[in-house]
Amino acid sequence: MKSFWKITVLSLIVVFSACKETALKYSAQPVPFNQVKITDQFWSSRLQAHAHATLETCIAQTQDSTERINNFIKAAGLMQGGHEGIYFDDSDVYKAMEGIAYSLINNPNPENEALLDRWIGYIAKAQQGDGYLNTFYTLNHQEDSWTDMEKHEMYCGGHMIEAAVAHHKATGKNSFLDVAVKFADHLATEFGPGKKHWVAGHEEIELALVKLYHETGDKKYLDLSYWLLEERGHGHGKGEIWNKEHWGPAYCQDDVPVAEISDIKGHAVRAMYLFSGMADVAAEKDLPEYTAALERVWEDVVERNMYITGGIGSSGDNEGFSNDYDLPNKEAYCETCASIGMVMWNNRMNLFSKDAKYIDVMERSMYNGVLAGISLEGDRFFYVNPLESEGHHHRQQWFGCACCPSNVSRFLPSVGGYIYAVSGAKGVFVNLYVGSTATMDVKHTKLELMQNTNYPWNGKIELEIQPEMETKFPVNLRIPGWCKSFSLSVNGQKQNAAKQENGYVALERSWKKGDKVELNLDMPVEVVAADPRVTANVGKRAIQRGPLVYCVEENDQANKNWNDLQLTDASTFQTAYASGILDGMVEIQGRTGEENFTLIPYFAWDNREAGRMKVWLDYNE
Ligand code: FUB
Ligand code: ZN
Repeated sequence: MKSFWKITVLSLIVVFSACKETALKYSAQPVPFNQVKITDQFWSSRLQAHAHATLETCIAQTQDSTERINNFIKAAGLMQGGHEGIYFDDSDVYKAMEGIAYSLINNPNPENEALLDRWIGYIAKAQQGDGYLNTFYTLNHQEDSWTDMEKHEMYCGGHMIEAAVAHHKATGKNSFLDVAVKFADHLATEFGPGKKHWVAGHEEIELALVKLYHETGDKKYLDLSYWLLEERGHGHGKGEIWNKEHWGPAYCQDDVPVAEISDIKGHAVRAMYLFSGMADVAAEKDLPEYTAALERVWEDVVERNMYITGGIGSSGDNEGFSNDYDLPNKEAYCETCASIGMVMWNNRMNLFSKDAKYIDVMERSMYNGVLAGISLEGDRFFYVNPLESEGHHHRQQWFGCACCPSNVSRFLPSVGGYIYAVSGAKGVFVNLYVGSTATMDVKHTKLELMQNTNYPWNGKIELEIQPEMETKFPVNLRIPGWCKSFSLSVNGQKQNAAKQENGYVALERSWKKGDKVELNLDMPVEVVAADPRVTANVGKRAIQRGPLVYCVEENDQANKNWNDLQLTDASTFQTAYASGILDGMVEIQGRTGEENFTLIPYFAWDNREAGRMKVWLDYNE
């Protein structure tokens, strides 16, 4: 793969129900987050902030400060009045519910569980007799439903299905899943071969239907998902998107049949959800033409259209992609939801291929693009994530269009599910370095894996392997693309294991209780240059250490002229763990000539006094 950057290489399933669940058919199976307990400082504090502040914010905003829950109460006939807000506001309620449900698994909270029961009651009552569910149409003109493919009916329905599956997994209750099944059955009655054509204007339903298939075992949902994917690119699209000349079908990836996709176009979140759905269906139905399309478009996204933060979608105009290498910094759109989409899609690409290059990208988006989207306290959010600011861009409590806060809220409690995967003869894959305890089955043996690390602040990782009985299998350790040298030992014995082409080191041996692996990833400060075709970054460099992209914030440059700050070949860098700063982090102290400057991780910017920020710094050879 060609490297976009010159210097660094850029590159749920819980068993809990009486339903006939089916396993994922990817060549590697993720270890679900409910089998992974996160124990490290970095992610534990994010999860604490989520369980307290983020959920509280989402609940207050959907129920008390806006009309989102009231829309359901009105559609249920329990309150008078019309629909208020945006036509896809239902989706924020569902995403908030998904986040609450995930959080119940690791942080049981009877109050939140009761709140879900109450909301599910409204939702079930708001559902029409035929399974239709969407408060915008029910409270406006029900007869206009399923006429404008942009109007997000399937998008909202998809988020409802995801929330219902999460609720079922977390509580074992069927109340919400029944609503989801009734809705999906309604879809299957209305749409499909020989029925109404439909191109979902905002993708999401595709991956949700695959989740529902796995939760219920009913293949009809998988087939409907495939049919919906195949509807695209054949001129069936009708509605606002297709009427707007400057959008057109490419805006929602309806310009070519999905198997023919090669160039990334249009709305970024829609594209990511589409590709995730395609990957899920391709894994189930063995569709090499889908896999090939996904690999082609992945290269286009990652090599020509992705920011160093793993953010995508540079243009606010279409909330999406513009031209190759058009990656402005101040004007970068980089919606938080699009970075979450990158995590979802890249995770799936890795499960297909067991190639660590996808985890490199996933990690980049996760630690930079996604985490920047939420304040350290967990109660303020970025929708747009620029790489440079004049000091006027700040996180907010909520947004009129609130897709990002509720999306981060459902994403964070699922992070444990991205750390490990298992693949038959290929054994265990350690994809992310996150201090955790995980249980999984490998070669018919129960395995407990303990990971101890202070990543991303340093690259020392200790693993303790606890198989129920001595068993031979490979443990594949990902060597991140950013890491140029590492050392490895097993039970204190140095190993000369080499990184394989797929980005892992495979340690194959007969593992017994208490075996210990130690991996040390060298994590120096790196000065990164962009591809020269990115005109925004000509004459600039960025600083990265391990998976984290750094930035300078005006707050740290007191008494200095912001515009004088520059890097040269002679710039030096020192790192120090600063426990009192922000949430505790490794700061970088830079020095160019007599000038000192401080860099902090990009994800942590705008958590202090408002000020200017930049990732790409002037560079003088
Ligand atoms: O349209 C639903 C969501 O709102 C999209 O994913 C975001 O880009 C925002 O427009
Ligand atoms: Zn969003």
